[in-house]
Amino acid sequence: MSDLQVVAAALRRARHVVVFTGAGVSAESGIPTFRDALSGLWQRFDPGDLATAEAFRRDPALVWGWYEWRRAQVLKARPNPAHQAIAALARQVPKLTLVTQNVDDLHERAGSSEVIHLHGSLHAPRCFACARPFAGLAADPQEPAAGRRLEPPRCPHCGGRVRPGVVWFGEELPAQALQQAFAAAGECDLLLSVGTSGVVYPAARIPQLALESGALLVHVNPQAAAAEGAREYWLGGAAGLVLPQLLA
Ligand code: BV8
Ligand code: ZN
Repeated sequence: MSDLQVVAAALRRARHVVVFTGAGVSAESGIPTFRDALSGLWQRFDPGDLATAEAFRRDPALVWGWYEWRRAQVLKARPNPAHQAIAALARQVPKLTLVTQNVDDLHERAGSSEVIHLHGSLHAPRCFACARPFAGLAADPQEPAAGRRLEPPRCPHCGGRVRPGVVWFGEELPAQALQQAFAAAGECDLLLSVGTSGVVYPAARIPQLALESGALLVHVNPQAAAAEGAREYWLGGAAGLVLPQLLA
């Protein structure tokens, strides 16, 4: 049997599946990843200038413009066969927990519900000063150029600047989301890790936790993953090609 067949059979037997996704799951929708050698965002931009609270304090318009550029890309994008296969899998297994590091809403638009967003969302900005949610985002942002500054809106309650609703480096992840993800990883029988480089902590602990708790760990990624253990598999290829084959 091929590894694909072994994993497909294990999926059919599984009672609780965790799907853990990263930027690679949205790559085929045209959303750039962070660390890919040619097209990754961190090849062109420095996370220290854009994805920290200090960066926002220093130059709020630079940071806000960059996130509005990314939000405009997501609004134009559509879910791809990988997002759709994950939503379909949830209808086939007794229990599925979907945990994502992505800040887009493509899983939801493919029909997945109760998505656990570990790193927040581009679509849920809040006040940098008082933390109240901000409801006034333009539904149709004119797509600013990648490096264009854009003044963030002001909070209607306190006048503070509105910030993107994502988790920046050095910030704590939403406690409930992280706790739910760890709990699911600790009790699942199979974890599919899709399109993530697995280098950002604490999220990167999730697949390891599943493996340590006795689950099968399956990486879906065109880049080879270190899959050495007897319960660890690597299915090489684009998520939009591999995941539909797992369900067939
Ligand atoms: C915290 C939101 C503490 C914003 C993001 C030194 C050592 C260890 C840890 C640290 C350290 N220094 C600092 C840290 C901690 C730090 C960290 O882990 N840094 C790493 C990078 C060294 N972590 C933090 O700061 C976290 N917070 O620790 O808080 C704390 C405690 C108490 C009180 C206060 C604080 C917060 C981390 C959150 C950062 N936010 N995003 C935004 O989007 O702008 S991170 C960023 O990376 C992304 O958003 C994404 O969510 C995350 C993970 O990346 P991936 O999704 O994996 O994407 P990547 O590009 O890397 O990989 C894509 C993969 O897809 C590749 O493998 C590729 O081959 C594959 N692929 C490509 N195409 C396809 C595909 N796969 C399938 N199909 C395809 N078609
Ligand atoms: Zn406010």
